[in-house]
Amino acid sequence: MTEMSDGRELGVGLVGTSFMGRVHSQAWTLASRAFDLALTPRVLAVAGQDSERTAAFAARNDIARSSTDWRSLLDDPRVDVIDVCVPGDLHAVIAEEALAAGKHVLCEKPLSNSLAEAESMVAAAQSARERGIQSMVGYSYRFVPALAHARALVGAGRLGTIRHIRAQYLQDWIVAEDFPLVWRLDRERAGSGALGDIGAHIVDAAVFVTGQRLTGVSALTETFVRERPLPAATGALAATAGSGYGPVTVDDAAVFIGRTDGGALATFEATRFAAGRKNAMRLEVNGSLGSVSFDFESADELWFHDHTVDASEAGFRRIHVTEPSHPYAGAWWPAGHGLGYDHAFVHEVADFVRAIAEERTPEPSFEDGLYVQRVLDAVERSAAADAGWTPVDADRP
Ligand code: SOE
Repeated sequence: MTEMSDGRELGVGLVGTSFMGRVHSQAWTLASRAFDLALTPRVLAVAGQDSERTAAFAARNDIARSSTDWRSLLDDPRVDVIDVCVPGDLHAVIAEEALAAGKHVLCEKPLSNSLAEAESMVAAAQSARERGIQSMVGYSYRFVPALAHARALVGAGRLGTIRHIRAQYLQDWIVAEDFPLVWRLDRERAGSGALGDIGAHIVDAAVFVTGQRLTGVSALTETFVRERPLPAATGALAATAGSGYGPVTVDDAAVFIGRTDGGALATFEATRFAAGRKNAMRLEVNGSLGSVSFDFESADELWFHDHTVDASEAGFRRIHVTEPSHPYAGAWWPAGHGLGYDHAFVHEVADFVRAIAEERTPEPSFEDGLYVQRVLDAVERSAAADAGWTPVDADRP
């Protein structure tokens, strides 16, 4: 955070005006207020499905231009970055066309709806990189200070040899059987259900914190509610029912175990049916010298047990990850004042802007996104074989 802005603007074209479009729009605005960046990002244009709603979004977010045609953003020479905040069925086409047009791309997670698309997106990203064009996938939890601090503790050897990775992502927004059939419940649009929507986050967080990748998995998935009312209107994880019913074509929950390339055993659980759990994105890592434990529902806290301390005094202690010395935290408020869900996105786009300015590959890269897709693919193949052991095959197309 030492670079100072030389006043150069980085034009952003935002595609999507729903939950992620809103969070990203705010993140682009706040990034250069919180951090000293060599380039100042500014959202210049937004594309959405409905012209009135997109124009209203533009007005509320102080964005000069709105359109219902995302390709028009690619034609705009002032737009340097395309930010893809739409359902997964559009990720590959928008990202690849944008990279070909010479735009840097930030793409929401999961990278794609299929492994084949992810492979193709990585090929496009690699060829764009040779032309100085960068790309990043939006695994936002990497940018939560407590998780970044957990990674630093693991990296510093404080946990020793990693034995267990225990990850859960628990939500409850579709527990009600009459909750409508929103796009996240449609395989054509979302690729998969809880698995790709939130399971993808914990797969990424596990490799981010421990540096270890899954080599094989055994999985079960289930769709508890197989028909739902068609939606009339939708909001961020909310919707009202219209008339008629349609089939749910994705998993409602996914559980899987795995082995890592570092010799650890891992368990993962992703569900949107955990009544009472709103956004319980949890990760615990146990090593030979200690453990860390995190729950996004208390996002500023990282619990750390140092097993080298005498047993009479050892035990999990709470690190309040709000000190200026903690990752990203120093850009914000005095220690103890805390951050929210949206701040991680500010950190994410700030890191992306830095990578663009410094002409280096940002993390998480499209290759990092491809690794997650390989795991999701293996999980689905294993679940189809009712928990059959399935290698996470690096060579599969
Ligand atoms: C819905 O389950 C959702 O908005 C995810 O799509 C996001 O990636 C996650 O951060 C919060 O929950």
